[in-house]
Amino acid sequence: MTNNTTNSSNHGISQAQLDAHWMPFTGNREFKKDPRIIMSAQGNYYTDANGRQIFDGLSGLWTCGAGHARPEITAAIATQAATLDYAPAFQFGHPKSFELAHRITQLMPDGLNRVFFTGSGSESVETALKIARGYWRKQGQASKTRFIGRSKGYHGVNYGGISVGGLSPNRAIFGQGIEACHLPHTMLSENKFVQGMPSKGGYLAEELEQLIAVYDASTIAAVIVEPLAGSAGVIPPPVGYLKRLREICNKHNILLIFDEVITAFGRMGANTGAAEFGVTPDLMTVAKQLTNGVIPMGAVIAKQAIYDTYMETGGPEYMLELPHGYTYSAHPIACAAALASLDILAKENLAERVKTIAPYFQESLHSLKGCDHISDIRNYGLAGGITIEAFGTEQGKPEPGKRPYEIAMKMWQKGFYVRYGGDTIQLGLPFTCTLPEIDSLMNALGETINEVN
Ligand code: PXG
Ligand code: PLP
Repeated sequence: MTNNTTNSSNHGISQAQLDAHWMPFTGNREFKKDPRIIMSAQGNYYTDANGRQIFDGLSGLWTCGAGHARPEITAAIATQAATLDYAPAFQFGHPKSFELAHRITQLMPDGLNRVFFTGSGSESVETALKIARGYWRKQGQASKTRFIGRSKGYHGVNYGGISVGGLSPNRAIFGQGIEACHLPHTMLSENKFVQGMPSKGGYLAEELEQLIAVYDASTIAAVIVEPLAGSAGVIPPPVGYLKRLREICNKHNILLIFDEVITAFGRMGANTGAAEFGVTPDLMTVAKQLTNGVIPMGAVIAKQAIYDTYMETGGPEYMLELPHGYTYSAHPIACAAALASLDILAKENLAERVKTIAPYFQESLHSLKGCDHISDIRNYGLAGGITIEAFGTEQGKPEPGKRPYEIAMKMWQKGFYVRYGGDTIQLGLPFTCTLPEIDSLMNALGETINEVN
């Protein structure tokens, strides 16, 4: 694909400009030879530099479920920028952040009712980990500092997040992180091609007891998992698994954190993964869909008891209780975008819509079984993952990332944006997508997978 120049003709970006930008999670050398430049977006489609329409099969990066360029959000941002563009985040407030915090609590499972704002999913994760450690110290249990994550987990890219995360490429070159150990992931071979939640694998939660037996609960602050693992290639939780994690955390006085950066605000067919899977964590991290991706924003939602602990141990009232926050925490424009975005979610019943079309998506996705190279397919709500067998295994030189990459590039040429990561192709369809759009995406995907040898 690297010699193909169909992408590049009309973007107007000079080589010097291309060189200047060190792009995130991108093969910079390959990209800059033949850049895939997106010029605009409307509804469920991007327009590239050649004016081609491209279906957005990952809702941006799991961000834009309500579709692109929603006028309600655009208007809210413009009005807010003209009214109050920025307000100091520390020791002063503005009305929208309180309105938004309250609105978010209404979308949470009972008990999660204190909202701390951040600028991204990664910042939300760092914040949640710090709140958890600080909570135990304030409870007089300062030895509870260790975290338990999960193999294949993705919790953003900051040091706490990569420490609890379980994707080795994201950790390998960065050296010492924070104290963390890992549960096994739940992608079992006996669950291959299972639709929705697998019935086998709930027992893997018992591994938490094993880790507690090794490290002792007195050293463990929290367990952090994605209710459905997204970046690893969409791994829905086995039946009973999350509930069992909750029980074990309760039994040993360990906090449970759900990282819902992908799963909150509709993608699972409910307001949160917690609601959909029927398990309430002590802390939840969110981002992405909160503003429909339009402006960076994240949040941590805490149980009131955690907030109260900080308040009760905060010292004199003029003192701050939690020495933590970001310049852009509760940014007024982000708050305005989030309020408009959550309005759309509610008015258009988008979580309900996801639930309604998820069975069609599931059937359509699983109809790809039987295409060349596919070794597994997983799904829940409007999230889907396909595992592709490694290229070159026969020659003894497996290149697990190569086929997914080639598939994604060919799909782009055909007018479909899908995500590739590791040995998987990931789909996160817009909540607003139509059934014919699902059909044409799957037809193109099946054809493309068969083409890549
Ligand atoms: N936690 C989870 C569960 C995530 O999915 C983050 C934290 C970090 O969020 P920020 O906003 O710092 O990127 C994420 C982000 C993909 C993909 O294609 C997934 C993410 C980001 C980019 C791509 O799967 N997840
Ligand atoms: N580095 C320096 C030198 C700073 O002054 C600040 C914030 O004031 C930061 C980093 C943190 O930036 P942010 O609050 O946007 O995370």
